[in-house]
Amino acid sequence: MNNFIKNDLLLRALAGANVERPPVWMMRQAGRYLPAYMELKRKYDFFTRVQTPELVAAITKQPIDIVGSDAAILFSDILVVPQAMGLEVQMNEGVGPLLPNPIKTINDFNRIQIPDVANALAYVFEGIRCTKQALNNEVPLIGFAGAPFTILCYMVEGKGSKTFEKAKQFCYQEPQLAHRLLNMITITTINYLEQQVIAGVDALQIFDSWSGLLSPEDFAVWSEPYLLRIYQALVAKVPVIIYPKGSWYALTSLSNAGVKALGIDWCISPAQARSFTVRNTVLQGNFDPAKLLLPIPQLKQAVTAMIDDFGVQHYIANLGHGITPNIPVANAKAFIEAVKNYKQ
Ligand code: 1CP
Repeated sequence: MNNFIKNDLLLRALAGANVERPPVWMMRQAGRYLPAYMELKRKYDFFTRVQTPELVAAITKQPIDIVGSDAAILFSDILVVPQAMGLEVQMNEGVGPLLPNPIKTINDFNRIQIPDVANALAYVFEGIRCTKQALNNEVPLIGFAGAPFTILCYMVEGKGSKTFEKAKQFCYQEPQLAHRLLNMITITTINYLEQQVIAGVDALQIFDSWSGLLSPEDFAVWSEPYLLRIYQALVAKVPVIIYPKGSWYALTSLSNAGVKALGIDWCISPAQARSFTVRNTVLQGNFDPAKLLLPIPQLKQAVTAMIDDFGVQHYIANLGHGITPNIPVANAKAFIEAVKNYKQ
C-alpha cells in the first residue's frame, strides 16, 4: 500500500483491504474519445506521442482531470515490445498496427532478439518518471504490457485480425518455434515490467486481448504458463492484474495458481466469475463498453446494478474492454460518477 498517494483506493482494493466504494478506471481511458487527446493527435504522429515523455504525461493525465478516474494508465502501447525486439511496427491512421515483416520461419528469428530494455525502451521509463511528476501523487499509475500470446499474435499475423488464424496455425504447426518465441517475449516482458516498476508505476496490468481465441486446452499450453511466469516475477514488487479477455474458462486455473487480481469481460456474470475464483480474488470489469451509449440515467442504473452484483469489496469497477472513440465524454464521466456515488 502506498501511503503517499492521496487517492489510493485502487491500491487498497488490490491489497484486499476494506474500501468505502470500489475504485474505478476505464481500459483505453487515454485516447480517441477525448477531444483533448485528438488535439495532440493532430499535431504529433503515434510514435512521437508514445516516445515523448512530456506528451505521455499529458495524455496519461487527461482522463484523471477530465473524467475523474481513480487511477491513471500509462499512455503507451503493447506493440513497443515487438518493436524493441527488432520488428518494424507501423501505426496507420484508421487501419491500426502493421508489422510489414512478420515472423514466419526460423530465418525470421535472426531478425529479432531479447533487447536490453533499459536502453531500447528508455523512453517509456522516462515517460513514467515524467507522468509520476505530473500526477503529483493524486492517483496511482498503472503500467502494462501485452501477454506473450497476444504479442505473438501481432508478431506472426503482422496486423490486427478477428481470428488471428495465421498466428494460431503457427503455434500448432511449429510448436517448438512458437514456444521459443513466447519464451523470448516473456523474458523481454519481465525485464520491461521490472524497469517500469523501478521507474515508478504502482500496479501492472497484463493484457491478453486475444487469449479468448484459444480453446481451454490451448490456453493451458500457449498462454497460461507464460502469464504465470510474468505474474510470479512481478507480484512481490507491485500488484498485478491479469486480463485474459474471453478466457472465462481459465479463471479457475489462474486463480488456483495464485493470481489475486483478474480482469473479466461482459461474457461472464459477476456471480459466475466469483464462483470460478478463490474467495477474495479481486475482480475487475466488466461493463460492456457499447452500453456507455445508453441514455445517462439508464447508464448509471446499469453501473449500480453491476456493483450490486460484484459487491463493493475485492472489486475494481471498469469496462470489460476498451472505451471506443464514439463515446461522448459526458457518458464516460457518468460511468465514473455512478461508481463514485454508489451507496451500499
Ligand atoms: O492514434 C491513435 O490514437 C491510435 C489508437 C491507439 C491508442 C490510443 C493505439 C493503437 N494504441 C493506443 C494506446 C493504448 N494501447 C493504451 C493506452 C492507455 C489506455 O488504455 O488509456 C493501451 C493500454 C493500449 C494497449 C493495447 N494496444 C492493446 C491491449 C488492450 C486492448 O484494447 O485489447 C492492444 C490489443 C493494442 C494494439 C493496438 N494499438 C493500437 C490499436 C488500434 C490496437 C488494436 C489493433 C487491433 O485491433 O488488433
